[in-house]
Amino acid sequence: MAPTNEQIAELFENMGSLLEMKGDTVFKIRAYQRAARTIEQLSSPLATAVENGEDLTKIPGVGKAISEKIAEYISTGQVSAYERLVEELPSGVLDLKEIPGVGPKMAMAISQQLGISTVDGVAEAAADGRLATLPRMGKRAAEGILRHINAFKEMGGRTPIGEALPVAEEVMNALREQCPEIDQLFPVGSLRRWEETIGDIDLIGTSPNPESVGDALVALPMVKDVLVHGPKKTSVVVESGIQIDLRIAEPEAFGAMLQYFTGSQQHNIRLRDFANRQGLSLNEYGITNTETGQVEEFADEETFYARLGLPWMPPELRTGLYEVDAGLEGTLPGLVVATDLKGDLHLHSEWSDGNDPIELMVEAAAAQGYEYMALTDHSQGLGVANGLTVERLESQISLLREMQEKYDITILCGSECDIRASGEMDFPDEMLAQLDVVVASVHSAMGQDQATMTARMIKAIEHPSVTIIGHLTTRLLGQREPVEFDLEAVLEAARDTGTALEINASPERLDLRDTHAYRAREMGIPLVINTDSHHHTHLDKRRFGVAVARRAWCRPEDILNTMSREEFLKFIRTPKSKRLNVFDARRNGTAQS
Ligand code: DGT
Ligand code: CA
Ligand code: CA
Ligand code: ZN
Repeated sequence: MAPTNEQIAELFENMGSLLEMKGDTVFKIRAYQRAARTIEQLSSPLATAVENGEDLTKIPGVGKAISEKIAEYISTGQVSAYERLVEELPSGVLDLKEIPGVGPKMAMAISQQLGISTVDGVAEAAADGRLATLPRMGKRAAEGILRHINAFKEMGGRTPIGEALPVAEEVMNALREQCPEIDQLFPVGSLRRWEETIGDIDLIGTSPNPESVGDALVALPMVKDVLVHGPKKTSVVVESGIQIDLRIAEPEAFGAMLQYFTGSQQHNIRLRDFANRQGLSLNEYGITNTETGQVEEFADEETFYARLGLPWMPPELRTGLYEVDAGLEGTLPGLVVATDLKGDLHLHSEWSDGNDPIELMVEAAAAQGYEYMALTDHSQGLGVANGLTVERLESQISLLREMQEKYDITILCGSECDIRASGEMDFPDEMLAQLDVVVASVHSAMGQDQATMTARMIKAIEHPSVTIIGHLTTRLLGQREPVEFDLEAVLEAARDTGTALEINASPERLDLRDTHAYRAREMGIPLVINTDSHHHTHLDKRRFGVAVARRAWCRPEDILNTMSREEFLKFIRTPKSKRLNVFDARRNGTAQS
């Protein structure tokens, strides 16, 4: 079979890493990485394009050399230049590079100097001190790597929601195509609650022909294993290794089943206790009167909750902690939704490590219906991300001012400015003062001890030009542990200075995470949902950030970028020390209306 775009992208990604291990030029390495990212996002298969004799060099980032390699891969199943590189380098070195905190060069050093070729071998060497002896490694970095390996293991086979949701959507679309008579079809379980990782995907639906839906599921091309295939429940494993449980319900009882399998288990337990006190018992088929044994069915969730004397509760809140009490008191929040967002304040272009020209990013933001956006390419300190120097940033600003004339959406000039290890900003103050929006983020020296890291973050928060702190903890789900810092002290500093905190919607980050965002909201800190897009299609990932905000009980007025253009411009034009007043005025005003 011809290689998929995903496989081609992976080959080029690896090619970039192998060249980096060999110490090739940054230019060449970046060319492969950029091609990989573009190819990943293409909407039609390259194999078809090659078959039709299309000119691949028309694809941005694909030059003559890369287009020849794509053609070679598609016609022969391999790329000889890649095979040669793999042969030249020690075995296992590509696996080592997958360990977070281990770049291609470090993977080479581990392999050559310690003779290690497996991830477990690295964990061992980190634990017994050998890893720390490598040049440019040291004790703290080695400890960090051990923690990253543990972070991966702790995921224990769970899938990040960013991977699970597209799989669920693909399967649901395929099922609807195969069985047009399907009526309702929804994800339930952790996916419907938007947990950050998913154990398995649960789907439930209704259909006049229930058995045909299970039959269609086991026959889908992406299914590689069938675990259960019965009249009520079908379980399969798809290619990516995720399990999918599908249940088909009776339409009259759909509400009860939807509620039961949405969980969480803790929410259901809390609800069951509550029901028991009313002489009722709950299961997936309905609500039973414990005295008479009579079962009531519910076609939708609203009537189910209403029967218990409760309002309907958004799945994101169903943790079993506070939502049932809040429901009883009538204090469940009206949660923010994606269409409340009026702007995205963290977007990259090809000027730094983004994939697309500025115009494409602006148009993508306008297409989301936004009133404003901030372009925030990286600062110079981030060499690998092609960060902007003062000169390049200045020319970008003039370009943006010119471009503005062509667009209705307000283009704000910004930067994702590195917070240096010392807590200093990576641009001079005069430069930062010229920008509309400064997102300040940690990208280096992530192994600092708690006191140092806390002081570093607070120093950035206190900077008069820093608008937002980006991805506060720098964690990568299942790949990199969060940095160590004093959360409460940092949140207090943010509140005291009127500095906003980002909910980074990129599904590998989700940072702030839900519990941190919950605390930040309680403290009245302005929260911003940003996508940190490096490609124009990434703006759609806002839904993952909105889910974090909803799990944090955020209403629209808790989120800074639900402000209209006028309100937001007023916010950023107010000196930081008074900004919280602007935010609060709107927050309290909206709450009363
Ligand atoms: P996961 O799959 O680990 O990400 O988490 P869930 O919540 O999707 O859990 P899963 O797939 O085992 O079950 C889906 C839902 O079904 C769960 O959230 C609540 C409900 N459920 C399953 N088993 C039980 C049970 O033994 N007791 C109760 N009360 N609810 C259950
Ligand atoms: Ca599940
Ligand atoms: Ca399940
Ligand atoms: Zn960043």
